[in-house]
Amino acid sequence: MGPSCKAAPKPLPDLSICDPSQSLFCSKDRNFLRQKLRSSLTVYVLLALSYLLILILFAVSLSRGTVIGAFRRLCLTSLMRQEVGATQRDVGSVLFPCGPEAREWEYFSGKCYYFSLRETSWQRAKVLCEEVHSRLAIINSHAQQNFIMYRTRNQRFWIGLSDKNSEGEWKWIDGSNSTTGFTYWKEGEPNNSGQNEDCAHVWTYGEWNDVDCTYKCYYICEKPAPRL
Ligand SMILES: *[C@@H]1O[C@H](CO)[C@@H](O)[C@H](O)[C@H]1NC(C)=O
Ligand SMILES: *[C@@H]1O[C@H](CO)[C@@H](O)[C@H](O)[C@H]1NC(C)=O
Ligand SMILES: [Ca+2]
Ligand SMILES: [Ca+2]
Repeated sequence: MGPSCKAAPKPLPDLSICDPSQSLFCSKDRNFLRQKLRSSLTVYVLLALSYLLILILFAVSLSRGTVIGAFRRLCLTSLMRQEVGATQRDVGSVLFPCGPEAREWEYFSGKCYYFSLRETSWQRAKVLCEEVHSRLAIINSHAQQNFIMYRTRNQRFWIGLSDKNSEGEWKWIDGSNSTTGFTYWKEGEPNNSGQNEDCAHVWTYGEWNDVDCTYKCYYICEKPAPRL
């Protein structure tokens, strides 16, 4: 076979030449489009993968209970805080049985005492004590007498003792007979001076004296300490 038989190689279509009549898109455009499609596909795949990853992470965290655990921890913390608050309140009421917030009431031997800052008549003092759910103090022990004596510092304070009903028969405000129990009268008292001294107060060294009930004195209220 001679060289003449050799078929001339067909010229390869020049892809770089754009012929709008041949196709809708020229080959250059087609390449460009293919590249674009490929890049946007990559983006979609990456997006899908990241969604999947987020889902997996969320599922894992749920199964491990991190979210629930965090929520539970939050609840527990607030509960514990409440408990600590309660404990502090308990400690407060142990140290200050008459109320951590009530500085005017002082505790002594199972009772709360109020030492007034104002002077008034015995009858008015009695009412004022009753208004705060207490009564004028009844003294029936040396220990209680000492506590009151130190607290009153030689000032005149009304106590719940009088002989209003029957002259010379000293009765405590709860109706108990004073003659038979603890007494701490000042020497020479009660003297019913001017036949008009029917109410008792503590005075110098906490000793008792009878005086006119309309006299203006400070006063002592007492009430049982709240049960712990
Ligand atoms: C208190 O007791 C004394 C002695 O027992 C008695 O004489 C007096 O009458 C009593 N007073 C009252 C108010 O009950
Ligand atoms: C009687 O008591 C009053 C106080 O209430 C006192 O001032 C007076 O000196 C006393 N009188 C006598 C005679 O002790
Ligand atoms: Ca009297
Ligand atoms: Ca007197």
